[in-house]
Amino acid sequence: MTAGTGTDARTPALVARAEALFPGGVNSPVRAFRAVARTPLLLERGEGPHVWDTDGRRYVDFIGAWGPAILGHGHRAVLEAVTAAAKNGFALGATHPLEIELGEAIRRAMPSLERLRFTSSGTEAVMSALRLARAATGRDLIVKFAGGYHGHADGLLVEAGSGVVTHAIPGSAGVPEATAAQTLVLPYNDSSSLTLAFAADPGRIAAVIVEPVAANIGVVAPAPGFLEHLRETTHADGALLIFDEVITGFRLGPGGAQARFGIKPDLTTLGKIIGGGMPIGAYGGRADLMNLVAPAGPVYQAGTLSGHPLSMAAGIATLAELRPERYLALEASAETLASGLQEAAAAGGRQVAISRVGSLLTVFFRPDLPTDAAEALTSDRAAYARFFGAMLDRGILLPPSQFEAWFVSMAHGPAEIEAALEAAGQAFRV
Ligand code: HOZ
Repeated sequence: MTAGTGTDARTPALVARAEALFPGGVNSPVRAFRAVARTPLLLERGEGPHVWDTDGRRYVDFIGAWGPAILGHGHRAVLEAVTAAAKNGFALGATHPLEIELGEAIRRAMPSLERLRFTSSGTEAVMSALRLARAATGRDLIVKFAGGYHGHADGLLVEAGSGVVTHAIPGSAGVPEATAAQTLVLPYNDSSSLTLAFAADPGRIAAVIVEPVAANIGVVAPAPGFLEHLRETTHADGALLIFDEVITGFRLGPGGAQARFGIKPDLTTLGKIIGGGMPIGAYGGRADLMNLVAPAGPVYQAGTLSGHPLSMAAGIATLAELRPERYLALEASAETLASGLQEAAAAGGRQVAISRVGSLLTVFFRPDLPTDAAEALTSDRAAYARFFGAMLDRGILLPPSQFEAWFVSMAHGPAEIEAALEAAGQAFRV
């Protein structure tokens, strides 16, 4: 690790300039490090499992760009694909063959997306999927789960996870009451509340949207039968089931959570990994539904930069690397990390519960695994903040919030997992 400390440190002045420029000093709230009471890092380079800050310090990175960096940073095949695509210009304003190539690759891996549409972000994808669900069903109400984070579209900020829960923002100012009233919020993993909600409003709910593995209140696995219940109940009422796989898509395997749990949603939203680190989103699903999207149908949705060739190139190159055997190795690395963390915590006399689904992981500073947001919120955030700081000081970068997932990548080898465990052995004692 090289450290540019002392008078040549660039970070303090850059932080001051960012704070004078951007709200809270950042362009997305979770980057502000407020929940862990540390000065935010400015990162300027990433390679493989490492990132470097503006003072030249190197960290083993578990933020993973908040999900996209499943291959690690700056993967050679992705870099070459983007460089080659850039030589042909950037956005050209008409359909590019790379859009077809990436769309077909996604559909091969996730056959429930019979047709799809690219957007520029996951937020846009979700917003568009909800509009489509309302148009298709002629209904207005949407069901989401407390702590579920689906981007920052108005109606979905109600009791949301990620930065909303990290910064204890109760929904968001600026969302009209009438809009929030169209969203019913239920506890995650609570099948009986879903049954009651449909019984209370039969024929009025357009869709249930869910992160099939909740990953924005920390990682919370679906209880056995929960996703099945969502599928059966929505189907019986004529409502749609939307899986938000922006995080889980291509993370839990090529087929995402829907393949892992064997549930076929009506619509799916994607982002992050499918763009290989470039801006992207996508929504797709049943052909009869997607054919309602303009210009095939009356549901309007558009985007100047949708299907951007550099995002398409990065996505194609990324998906080509995601061979099934590599997921097995990834899962094994994540399991080594999770079980090692549990041992390190026990050795440090610290009671934590480690949640892992595939390569998504959270160390909850509470004695047992939470099943929903209310339980996750009882975690000891101050203890997480101390742990975060102690890990950072030892060269390990974790998400700066108790409620964000750690992302293990295919670039994390035994050396990086070992480094993280060695640091944790000390950090759990702080
Ligand atoms: N919300 C995403 C992670 N849960 C990260 C994107 C962001 O908010 O900056």
